[in-house]
Amino acid sequence: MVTAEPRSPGDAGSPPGSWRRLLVVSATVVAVYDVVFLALVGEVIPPLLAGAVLTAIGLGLLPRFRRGGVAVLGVTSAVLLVAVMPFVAAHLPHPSSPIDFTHAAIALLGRATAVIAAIAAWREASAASGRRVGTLVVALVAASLVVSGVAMISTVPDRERAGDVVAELTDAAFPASLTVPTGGAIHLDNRDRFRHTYTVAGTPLDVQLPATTAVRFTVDLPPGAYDVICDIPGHESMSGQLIVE
Ligand SMILES: [Cu+2]
Repeated sequence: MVTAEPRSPGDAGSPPGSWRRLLVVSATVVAVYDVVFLALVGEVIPPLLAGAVLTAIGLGLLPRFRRGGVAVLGVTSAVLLVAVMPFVAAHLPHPSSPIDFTHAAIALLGRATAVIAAIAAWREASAASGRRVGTLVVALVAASLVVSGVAMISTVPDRERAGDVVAELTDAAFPASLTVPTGGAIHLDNRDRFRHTYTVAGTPLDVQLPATTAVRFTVDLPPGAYDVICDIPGHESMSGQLIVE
């Protein structure tokens, strides 16, 4: 038997519909993971912090001011979805770095879900369609976790070989300067829980450095001094120098 939901905006206290439940769950999961992510990164990223605070305000409003809560959660999710897209989309092709990848997947899936759920809750759409979308989103999140787990397990660190220039990357800082002969190899161990790139500006040398993994690569560049950057959005402070002899 299908029970129709009260349609009056003033019917606070009635059981929440499936779209509102989906809105609450998706907005909460994203906000909590954002806060956990900030703790893991060890820095304050103002838009993520503001998103978590606004989500808490929206959740607080929802029981008494249903439409106000739905609006705050929906608008916050929409603005944050657009704001974080350039930063997190770059991690989606790299599931072997689990923190970056799962944060990106949950941030995008969760916020997109929250926006759709907020619109549907505002319009008081069919509860059955809310449950179907909820099931689909849970399946997609589960699939992304499985993909990341498999990619992480199957990522094997490269072995160091005799003659390699051996270096480490920790706390989002490259070795200040590395010197390598033309045609020589660098064995670079990324000790961070986050992915980086070793990108030599103005050259084709652009090496992916998955989280907590060592990568060995050959430097086929003409002799000279080169600037090194990490090309991940938000990692602009990372820089180093490569000298090829
Ligand atoms: Cu980086």
